[in-house]
Amino acid sequence: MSKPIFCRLVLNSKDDHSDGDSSIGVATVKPELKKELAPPSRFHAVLLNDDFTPMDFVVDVLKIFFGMSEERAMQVMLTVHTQGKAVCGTYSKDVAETKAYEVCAFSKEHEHPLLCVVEKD
Ligand code: TYC
Repeated sequence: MSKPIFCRLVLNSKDDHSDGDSSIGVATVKPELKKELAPPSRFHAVLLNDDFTPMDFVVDVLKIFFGMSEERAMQVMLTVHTQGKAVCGTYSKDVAETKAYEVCAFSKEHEHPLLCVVEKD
């Protein structure tokens, strides 16, 4: 027997003939129509090394945008400095792209060439 799938239907007000609240429905899906849902892809926000951005600035970026402690931020900064890059966090695509964009914009505002890019997990 198919497993029930619970869904919440939120109606647009122009289509909504109920008295205000959204409806709750229960549906079953025929086995031949059911597709396994793949888990959503994850994306790394990756910080890149350069020769000009001050180390203190990179540590601040890691604390501000990735919520790292001073100690962790220092470790990650040194990894980037010695290895060329390091993963700062792993997120959904939208969140990883927003983090990377914000880090690059913040660095540009402060006239540093620091770059953060997105890589698929
Ligand atoms: N390599 C830089 C320097 O020597 C420091 C640095 C570390 C720059 C990490 C970018 O993502 C970076 N000042």
